[in-house]
Amino acid sequence: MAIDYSLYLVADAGYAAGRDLAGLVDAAVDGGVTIVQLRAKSLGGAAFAALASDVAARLARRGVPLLINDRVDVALACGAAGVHLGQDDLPVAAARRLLGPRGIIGLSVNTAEEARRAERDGADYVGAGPAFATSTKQTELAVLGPAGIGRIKAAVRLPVVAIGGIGAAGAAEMAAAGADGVAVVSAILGAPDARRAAEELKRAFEIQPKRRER
Ligand code: TZP
Ligand code: MG
Repeated sequence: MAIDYSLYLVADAGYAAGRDLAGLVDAAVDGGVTIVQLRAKSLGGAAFAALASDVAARLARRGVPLLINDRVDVALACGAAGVHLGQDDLPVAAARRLLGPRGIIGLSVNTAEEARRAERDGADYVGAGPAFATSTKQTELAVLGPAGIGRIKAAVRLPVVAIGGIGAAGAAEMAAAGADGVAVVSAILGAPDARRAAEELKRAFEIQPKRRER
């Protein structure tokens, strides 16, 4: 089944601390989020698995795929569709052995070379970033901008999801640069109304004709 990466919510438990993350995810899906990644850098296995099972059950009812950040074990335990891995996490090939051929595996990349390697290793999509400067995640990596996202898109056949500092205006720029989707934390989880924020991002991303279709 083809996955719709167009509006990708990174549901970060740390960012949403003290708020109802599963409720925010529901509201974001109401607004048009097409895929969700659950990220919980400071939760232990028990708390992460409990949260993931709750979110997985809600998303399954709505046909929206759930990916788990870093933890293949948590993904398997909660019946998620797959995982999102970083350059220093479990290698794609190892995750593939654990998840099987149908599991979705995404890999974070910052360069065209990393994207090509992800494709060779059997990843299903790449998360390319940071697209713009962001304070949500500490990183030393170079900001890619639309030109950098375009270079990564040109290097691979895999879907490219842009991440980092993306709001509605940036979503339109990323669509124009050829991205298959935009991934956000603060633009949805930091908004006063998660549903409306998702609607706005979706409109901005979809309004922009894709560069390759012009
Ligand atoms: N990976 C690269 S940038 C980033 C992650 C998880 C943070 C994105 O958060 P925001 O708030 O959408 O900039
Ligand atoms: Mg990671």
